[in-house]
Amino acid sequence: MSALTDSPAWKKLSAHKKSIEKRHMRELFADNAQRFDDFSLQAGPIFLDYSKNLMTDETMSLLFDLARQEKLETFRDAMFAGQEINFTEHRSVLHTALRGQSDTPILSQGKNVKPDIHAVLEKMQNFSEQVRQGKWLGYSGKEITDVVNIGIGGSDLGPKMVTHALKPFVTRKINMHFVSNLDGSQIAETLSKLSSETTLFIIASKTFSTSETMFNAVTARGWFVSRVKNKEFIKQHFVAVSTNTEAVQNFGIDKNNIFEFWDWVGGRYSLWSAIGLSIVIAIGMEAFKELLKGAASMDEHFSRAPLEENMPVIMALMGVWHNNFFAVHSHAVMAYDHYLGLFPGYLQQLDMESNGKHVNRDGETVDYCTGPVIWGEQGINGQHAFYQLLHQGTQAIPCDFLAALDSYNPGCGHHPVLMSNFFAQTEALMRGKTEAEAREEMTAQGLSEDEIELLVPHKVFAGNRSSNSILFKELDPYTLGALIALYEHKVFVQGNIWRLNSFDQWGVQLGKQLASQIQFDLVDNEPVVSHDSSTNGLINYYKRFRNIEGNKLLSCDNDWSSLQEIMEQEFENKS
Ligand code: G6Q
Repeated sequence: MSALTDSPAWKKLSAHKKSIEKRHMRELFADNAQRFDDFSLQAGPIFLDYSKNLMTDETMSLLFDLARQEKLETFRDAMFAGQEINFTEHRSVLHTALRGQSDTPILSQGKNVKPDIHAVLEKMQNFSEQVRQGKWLGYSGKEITDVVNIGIGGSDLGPKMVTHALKPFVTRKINMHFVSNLDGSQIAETLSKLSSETTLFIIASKTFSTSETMFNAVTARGWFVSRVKNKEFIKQHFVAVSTNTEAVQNFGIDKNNIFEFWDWVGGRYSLWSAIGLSIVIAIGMEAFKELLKGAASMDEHFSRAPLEENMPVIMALMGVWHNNFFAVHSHAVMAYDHYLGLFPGYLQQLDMESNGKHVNRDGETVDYCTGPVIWGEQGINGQHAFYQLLHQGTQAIPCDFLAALDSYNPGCGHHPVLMSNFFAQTEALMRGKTEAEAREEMTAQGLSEDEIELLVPHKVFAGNRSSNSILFKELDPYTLGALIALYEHKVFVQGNIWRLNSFDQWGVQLGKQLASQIQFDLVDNEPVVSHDSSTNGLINYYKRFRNIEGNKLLSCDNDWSSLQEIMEQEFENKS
């Protein structure tokens, strides 16, 4: 037993689970007419109803005891204060400082981070205004019409999700593109639509060494230089967002075109930093500041509200309850909002990269489940695809349902019908349908006794399936900022309960390491024998049947400058 599972708060919850698992939420609602009022709250623009979770007052009180036992408030305050809580990388975790509205100094390694934040924001504002107003001109004097953000992971998912979510606020004068995939098809498809005269590339990479991003950056540069035949013009068409200013300049980007950020901004928490440059170009600085303010309002709520009235804390504890005491290790996020289409994918990284870990802060292997599998979709599409499993499958997967009260495109009655589905699904998951109800329904439909006997087991819904409903007036920048920060803090709280460092990501290294070795195996067509038989077999199958011509660049071994020259030559030959 670990110290956590052996702790008083954990043991009390385990005992309590045995009594509550026999209850049905139908009864809990019947017993307490105030259940909705008791278990719902507003935090800034976000409303949360968590009453449709299998829990009682006692459950909540035991969960808050667990949070206190795990010194949640102390860890939270340490994060906001800039302490090096990401201790495996010796870094502060200060994405909250990027959106903080006060000028009170916040120190990371003894240095106040605020002046640098303001300076970069100002630089982003000046640059984005020039681009948006058509004053930043391409080499031939034309306005920028297309912006391509080249980045991956945290340098892609956040800006892409936000730009999509805030589409109604995005300038129609500039087309935004996001390229992350190392499959050359994505950049090829993107470039095929663009003109070198009017395209601006943002190379977004904290380290400026991520191979996916560098390959795509080099490809873009090769494409550009082969067309314009003058490397001087790179200045007007390439900017970079990075902490590694030296590597950016070696790549050939002008030092004035570098937007800096810092080690204390984690990749998956970086959309609030200069990594958000593509967002600022899309929606303008005023709207970006609203996004920051919305997030700051949730930071304020998280840092000040008592745990019992603290939305991220409550959502996190509900997740812990299902994951650790009901052994459901999956969590679904269903957006009833077209513009939140990329939100579940964004949350996958935020949550699974932060809390998908099997050792605690003391380096001990844990004996409890940590981060669940996060997945999701547009809810209305899911209803016609996988909701069968949510309603009648063998796992009771908890879900978050998200919707706006008002749509930017209400259509001809689309929105109320969409919302009727939103409300119906959580009701159906909670209530289910009893055998008696199913029989009664089929009798009323005039079905024969035999037909009823055949169908009744298939028509029963156990119900008692937990969900959170999250509502907001409309998906504007302020609201989106608050919503993202809500989930960031939820992830923080869960990581704290599970005694994890939620801010490193060593688990992504091994695959990267092996891939960089395997690159050498792929340079020629000699069979390899150095791996296990499966990996050898797959590599050798690839080498035997591939077209070697298309793979020759691998021999460059990440030497970006020679790769750039080869790329330029490649494009030259093709054109
Ligand atoms: C996020 C991770 C990871 C990172 C990418 C891109 O928290 O650190 O997703 O954002 O690997 O890294 P670069 O920005 O350094 O290219």
